[in-house]
Amino acid sequence: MKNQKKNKATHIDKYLVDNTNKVMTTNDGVPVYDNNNTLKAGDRGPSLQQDHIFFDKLMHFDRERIPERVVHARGSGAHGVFEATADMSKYTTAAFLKKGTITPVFTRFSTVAGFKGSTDLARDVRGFSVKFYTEEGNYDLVGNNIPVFFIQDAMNFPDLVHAVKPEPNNEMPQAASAHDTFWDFISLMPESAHMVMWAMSDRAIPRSLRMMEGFGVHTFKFVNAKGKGTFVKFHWKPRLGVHSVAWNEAQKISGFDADFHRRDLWEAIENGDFPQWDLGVQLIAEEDEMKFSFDILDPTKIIPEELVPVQLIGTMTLNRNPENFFAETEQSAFDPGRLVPGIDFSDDPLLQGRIFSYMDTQNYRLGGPNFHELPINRPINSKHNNQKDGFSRMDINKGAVSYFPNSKAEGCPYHAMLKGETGFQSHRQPIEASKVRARSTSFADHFTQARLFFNSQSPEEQEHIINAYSFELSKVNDVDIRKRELAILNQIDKTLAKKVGNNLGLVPPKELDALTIKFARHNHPKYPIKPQKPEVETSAALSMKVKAGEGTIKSRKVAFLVDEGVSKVSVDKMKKQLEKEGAQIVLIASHVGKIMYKEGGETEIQHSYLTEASVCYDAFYTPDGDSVQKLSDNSDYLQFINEGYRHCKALSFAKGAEELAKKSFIEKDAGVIFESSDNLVKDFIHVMKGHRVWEREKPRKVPA
Ligand code: HDD
Repeated sequence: MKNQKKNKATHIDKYLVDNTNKVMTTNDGVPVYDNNNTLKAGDRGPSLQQDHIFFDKLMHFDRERIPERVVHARGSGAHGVFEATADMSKYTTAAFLKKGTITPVFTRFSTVAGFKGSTDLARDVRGFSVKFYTEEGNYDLVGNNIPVFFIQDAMNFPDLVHAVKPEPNNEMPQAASAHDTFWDFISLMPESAHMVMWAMSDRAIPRSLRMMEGFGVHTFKFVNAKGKGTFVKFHWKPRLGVHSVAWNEAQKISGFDADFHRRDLWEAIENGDFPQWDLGVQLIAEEDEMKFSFDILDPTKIIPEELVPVQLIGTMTLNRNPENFFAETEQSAFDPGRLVPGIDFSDDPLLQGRIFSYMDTQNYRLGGPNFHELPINRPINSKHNNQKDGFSRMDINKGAVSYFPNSKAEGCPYHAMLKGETGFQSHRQPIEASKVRARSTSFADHFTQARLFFNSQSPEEQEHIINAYSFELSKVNDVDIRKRELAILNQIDKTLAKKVGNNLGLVPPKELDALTIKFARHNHPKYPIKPQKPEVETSAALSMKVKAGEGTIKSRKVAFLVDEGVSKVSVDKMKKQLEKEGAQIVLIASHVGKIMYKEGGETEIQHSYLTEASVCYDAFYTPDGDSVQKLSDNSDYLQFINEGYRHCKALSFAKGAEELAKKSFIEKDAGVIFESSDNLVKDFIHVMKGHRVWEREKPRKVPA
């Protein structure tokens, strides 16, 4: 099934260039005789201006960089397929959503604030963009791993981004929201309260790009063959579950492997562990638009799954890494304004603003209006229109006619409607309104859903949120900003505000700050308003907590901590079972190269305690053997297991290795498996399936 879905040939393959057994040429195809020496007047003389070979090479090199994306600069992409699995014809005419249709996709995940070379593990929102190359043209679903947004109106977007990006005077900090300008803005924009709560949760530090949800965020519209609209929210549900790392771990991973997420995605696909997500929709009849306590056009609100369940309508499988990062991932151009027949915008004011921004930014970033001719952006169906010329035009359009209407080309390319064919038609939505710069009062409740999110978290998740706010606000130098944000937290949850306040040495103000109210009144003159009673107080889908035994260990990385003389029997017994469940085993020893087994024979070691860190692994096993003695004097080994313990990971010890646990800070608990007292393999797998033993965090005794 897995391999069956691997799309070996895609529409971009015809552009691949293979240099094997080829002579080097200039860009004009002239064979290069010597690529080492410039043309000189004598072997010690000056270079000559006629060295066209050198100029050809340097001219290209000097222009190799293009502007990075103003946001979402750091990203990783992969090709795949989307298979529609449900009959949606009642709601939409979109051809790629017809049951059984398989559509090629390119997906790009990203962080938002950091530059192109920044760390993957920043506390940040993750972008989740999918380009569907459908038979009816490209459809881009440009979402995030968080279902709401910081602001309600696109007019504020540049301000938000200026506030979170490094401060303009000293360009610090990189890929971090923990600084004055971000919290200054946020504390004056109470509409951000819900999204900030998500950003301070562990959702903002995913374990893997393969283990995060995706959301279209806005409400969109499906349109059926009769022209009837249905509101729709899109969800991506990962088959591997939704998991995070701990904040302390995230900070360390940034040092050990800044490419952690990129590497994880790449390796999983290379290993054939193709990540999969189910596409889900929440459908809301047009008649029900106003039936909730919140406005479905407000992008700072979710529709709790208890009110409108998520129906699964398809599956995306990522099964092929790009051949070339620049050509594919960097040049991919996403745009939420790229729709196909059967899908339309809603009036969400944030979405409406996005429709302009993406096209505009691609024009700039990719050097002109022909970026859709780049292989990664080309639709799989051919394009026909009268747009022509521009920088780097690749298509060679035939004929003298590039206008419509025409008689000389028999009216071609013709409008779909002229021949009774379907094309993109906007939903015929009646509108009667005056032109105003204003915001609906139905957008004015900023705290109810922030509270819903906080209340839906497990105690450990709540503690992480408290720590995250405390971390970020401690890095803010201006005490007035800290107080303003505390006042916002106090509107959401008193305990949350009090605990963050304690960490800042401040008592949370009871009322919102006067400045916050002043700015909020620009949008809602009577702010703060009395919110409507919410339909639900908690929502199970908002917590990431899984119980031991519930999840999967597929593609999880387990470190076997070994050394010279390790027992092969002890290694193999565990390895066999873990591999059967799909886990990846990595042997780590005090040196790379070969080590001897206790029973004789050798094994190859790729990673040593010098090159690896516990934070890059999900679980640890220490087998029996003569290695145990060696490890007992190895402080790097002890650091591995202490830190793994601190980060609430599963640790298992073969019988002869149990004494090593006693030399560390580890205390026996459900996540520490001893061969003498537990069912070694079974219990280890059971704990790993729960992702982490978060309960272990309290009280924290491990100083790793
Ligand atoms: Fe945006 C990139 C997601 C609001 C303007 N955005 C970008 C990307 C993602 C999102 C995933 C990266 C695309 C890629 O992988 O290349 N953006 C969102 C979501 C939003 C959102 C989920 C709110 C719900 N964005 C938003 C607004 C504006 C923009 C309101 C401007 C009015 N976004 C951009 C941009 C970017 C972009 C400046 C930068 C690079 C690019 O478009 O291609 O146009």
